[in-house]
Amino acid sequence: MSHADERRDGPRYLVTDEEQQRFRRDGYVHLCGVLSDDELGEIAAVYERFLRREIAVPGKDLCDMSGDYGRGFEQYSIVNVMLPRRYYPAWQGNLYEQRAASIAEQLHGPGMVLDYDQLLAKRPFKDDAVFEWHQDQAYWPVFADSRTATTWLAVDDSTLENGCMRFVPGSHKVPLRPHRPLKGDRGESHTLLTDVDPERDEIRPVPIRRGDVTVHNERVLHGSGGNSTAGWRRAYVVAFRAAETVAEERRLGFTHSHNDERNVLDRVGFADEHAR
Ligand SMILES: O=C(O)CCC(=O)C(=O)O
Repeated sequence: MSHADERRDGPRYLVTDEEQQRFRRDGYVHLCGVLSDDELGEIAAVYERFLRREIAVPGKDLCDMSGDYGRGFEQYSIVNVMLPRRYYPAWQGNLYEQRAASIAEQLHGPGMVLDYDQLLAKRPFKDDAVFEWHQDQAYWPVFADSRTATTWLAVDDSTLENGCMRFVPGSHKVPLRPHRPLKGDRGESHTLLTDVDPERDEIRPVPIRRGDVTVHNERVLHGSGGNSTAGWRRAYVVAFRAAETVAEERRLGFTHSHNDERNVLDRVGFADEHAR
């Protein structure tokens, strides 16, 4: 039995003390073998149905995170499906969600609940499938308890060439950086970005195998590069936050859907709220 097999235990995945420390120190951690190849197969089959557009995703919840809302689907460089579990309810409670929930609990303690899920698939040969540098908190309203564990599952091997995640370790410990919209207006594109300076910031790419996960918090700087390979780079994200924080978001009408009134009204994101 391999090391990863021993750490998967039905709906749970064991996070070691050392990995918990790394998450606190760096703002992210890489966990090996959260899903086996067989377990991933079932998830990948549904994922493909989203990419073939057999599962309907309304409005702006299907968009390109590297472009504007005006692009046609076939031209998307990063296909973004927001809230797949809303549009495919059979996914609710799937094995990945269960293991991710157990990871969030080990990293942050009890009382973490699923806030949102998301698919991020980079098309082959798309050098512009760049996910701009950002801190997730800049996208979200601010509440007293900001604890977050965003689990990012590699559905394909995620490599330097196809646009693996990259982080600035420790960047969650200093004030949030100012963010600006990629396009002039959040009505044109959802994407926000901030500046990273390779002279000052340590940029750490994190290539991971299919079935591995990275987990990041709400403040660590991260992004990813383009996809120069012949294959897709598919990722499946499930994010957990404190129950009261998620309840506060919902009271504001904020569900992470790009179709939310609140998302449309906040033309420059929530970055201005952080500056106050
Ligand atoms: O998939 C990517 O390249 C970026 C994902 C990301 O920024 C996130 O999940 O917060």
